[in-house]
Amino acid sequence: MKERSGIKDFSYHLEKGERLFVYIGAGNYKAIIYLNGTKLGEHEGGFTPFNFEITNLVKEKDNFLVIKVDNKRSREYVPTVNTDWWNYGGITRDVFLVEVPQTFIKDYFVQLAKNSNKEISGWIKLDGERKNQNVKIEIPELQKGFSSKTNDDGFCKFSFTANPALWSPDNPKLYDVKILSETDSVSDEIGFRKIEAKDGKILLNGKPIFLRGISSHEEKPITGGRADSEEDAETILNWIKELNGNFVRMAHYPHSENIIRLTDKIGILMWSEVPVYWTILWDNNQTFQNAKNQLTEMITRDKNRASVILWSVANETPRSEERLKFLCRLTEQARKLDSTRLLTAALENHSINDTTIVIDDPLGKYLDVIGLNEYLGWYVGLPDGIKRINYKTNYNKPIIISEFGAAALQGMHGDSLTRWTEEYQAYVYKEQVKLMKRIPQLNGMTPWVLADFRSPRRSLPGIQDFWNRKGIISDKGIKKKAFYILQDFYKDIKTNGWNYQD
Ligand code: GCB
Repeated sequence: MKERSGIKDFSYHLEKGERLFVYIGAGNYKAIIYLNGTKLGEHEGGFTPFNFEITNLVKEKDNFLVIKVDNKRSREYVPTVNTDWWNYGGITRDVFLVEVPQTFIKDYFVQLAKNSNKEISGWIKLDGERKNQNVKIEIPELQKGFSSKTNDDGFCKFSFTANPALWSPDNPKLYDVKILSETDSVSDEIGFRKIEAKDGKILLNGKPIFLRGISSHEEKPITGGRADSEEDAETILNWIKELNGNFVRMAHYPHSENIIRLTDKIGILMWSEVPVYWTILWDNNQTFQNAKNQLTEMITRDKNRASVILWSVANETPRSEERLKFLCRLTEQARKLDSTRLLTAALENHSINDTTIVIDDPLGKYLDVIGLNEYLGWYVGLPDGIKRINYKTNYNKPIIISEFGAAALQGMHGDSLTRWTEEYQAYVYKEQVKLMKRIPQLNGMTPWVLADFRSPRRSLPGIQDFWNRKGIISDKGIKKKAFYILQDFYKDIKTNGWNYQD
């Protein structure tokens, strides 16, 4: 069963000894689920999956499933009341019934061990009555595998040497991986790659890589609504390929699994983030537990995707002691769940005078890669002023400019100092790409943003009409002038590499 509506009658024949779960891809924001009048549970957070067991409640006929999703905003939620995006409510991703054996393979982690390009390691977790089982992992194409036994908690770790062809945007090789227990088996397609941050550089499979990226919201191109289907994923990722990109920042919340799986398949690296956005209640423990849970669910879902190289814990969060404590605790949780990926956050710009920006946010200490949002030439000064800007940092860590941009209404033309025109936006891009070369330890960029997106904050009549117009592609799918500037810049880097000077 694959459903979207909140109320569903269904019949189901459950084989004796099997178990049944209802799996909800995402419900924004607070969901309460009932089957046949019995409450199964609740879930908070709009962008990650959750499930409930219904083995003992399901009947052959006339089952009545109710998924109530409340999208009211509240100050203590994550995100909080204020977002610069249309926060579509309700059931926004597919709902499935999932049938599994009594004892089943609940989860697995299969990736290259940290800093290795040969050692495949991870763990398998069983759920059910028969916790102690013989388990196996097999990668037939590599003729490699590993056998072990799960412990009393149904858990076992594994590690074995193989020689996989390494996954990269140029060679997005995925292997069929089988995980077998005595009572269950699952298969997945998994890529193997090494990602490191060393001496101010991001290394993919041991070599420096410049991340030619763009930020993207999960909004359906052209028609609007949540972009959750395979076709939507194709449209978005094809635009990025056309841009000569190799990287996407999925802002500002975990995007649908369809797009993550496609980035794996076609070779686009990605940054995934939790909606710890602007200001949330840093000193509220419930808010923290909620953010931690959303981070855990994001990592749980996507930890086997080679394309995911960065987990981001926050976007543009003003500095304070409480915020630092909150975000440090989130980084600890991310590292506990996944030691193989790099951690980042999109930080705020900090100018010390008209021409110097310093990267000195204390959160930087806890991150592997520093993301930085800056709006020089749009919120700060005119495009011309970008020429005079220089960056400084004491962190010897890779930097990604996670946002810059300017708004333009597609089809509106004028001189390059008339705001909202394509020419103004293009001017900002021209100056910004020159600035990129002056940023120390710059390893990539994800300008804001791939396509215009709906926002309740953007009301300027005739121009915004509740759209954030910083897309380099319009809401109708038409490319603006800035698209071609970025496309040329990325083509140059793709051909000549990043370490060149003007
Ligand atoms: C930002 C935010 C992003 C906004 C953007 C804007 O800094 O991170 O969510 O949409 O600026 O357009 O102002």
